[in-house]
Amino acid sequence: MPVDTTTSPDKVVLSIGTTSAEIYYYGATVTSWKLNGDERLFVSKSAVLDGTKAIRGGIPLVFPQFGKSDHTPKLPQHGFARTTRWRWLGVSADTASEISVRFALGNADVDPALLEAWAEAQPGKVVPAFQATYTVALGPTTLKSHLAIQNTGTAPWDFTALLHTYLAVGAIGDVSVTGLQGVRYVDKVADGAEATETRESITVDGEVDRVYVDVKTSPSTRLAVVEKTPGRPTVSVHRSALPDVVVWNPWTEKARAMGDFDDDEYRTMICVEAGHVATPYTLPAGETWTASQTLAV
Ligand code: TA6
Repeated sequence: MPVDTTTSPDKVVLSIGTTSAEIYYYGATVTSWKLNGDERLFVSKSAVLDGTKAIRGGIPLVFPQFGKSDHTPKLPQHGFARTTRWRWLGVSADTASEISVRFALGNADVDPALLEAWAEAQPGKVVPAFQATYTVALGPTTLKSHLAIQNTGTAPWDFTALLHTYLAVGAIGDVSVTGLQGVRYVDKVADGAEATETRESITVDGEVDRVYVDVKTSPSTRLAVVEKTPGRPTVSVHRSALPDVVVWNPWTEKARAMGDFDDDEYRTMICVEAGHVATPYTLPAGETWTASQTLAV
């Protein structure tokens, strides 16, 4: 199987035969995952790819903060990782069946004003010292995203992190998400009301924006996006150290409100986002937090 890695000024493309992945250095954002030529990730036709705003689609990296917080009013929603250019570290593994590449981000790569904004919520408002390494591994039927975040300072600091995965679907009406039955969730569409998921298969017929907290999985209850549309294989989401899962579809009104998202694109995407977001993670000085998701067909 021909295995290839191609770099250009904005992105790197990995390929194993007709399976490929594309990652922009901006945000280390995966923007394509094709399985035998079929695109499995959603990127809006109106996505901005020039580095002036977060890419609307693919797998944006959310760090050091999920969402917005009153404690860090100057930190943009979802933090700065997805809107900062990561350093290209090159190919870390290249076999006949898998290619993995790595990217890095540290304090020196980030706008100091954003680091200060993050520090607002830290003890003594000390700017956290960090070094992040992001590895993307493409296999014949898998795409793995692995984050390693080290506290390179002398004091602990808090963060939340998430892989904001946009999956392409044939038709949202034919889609269901499994693996969340019995899980407590925070419903952001219902002003943060909490409830417990009763459905084995979650379908979408309106705006959905839910944080499912501490999602346990087992062989019989895997987290997956299932489509009735013929020829659309199920995408399973395997997680390590990412206990929480956000399910999001903007539906009509929020779709119209986004300038980098076409009005009807809510019909062909769903976000299933693995993260550590329900509570902040406190990373002690010198320690490294590692987490990963593997999308598998
Ligand atoms: O992950 C879901 C969410 O937090 C939604 O509330 C919505 O805001 C979405 O992220 C997109 O956020 P963005 O900042 O990329 O427009």
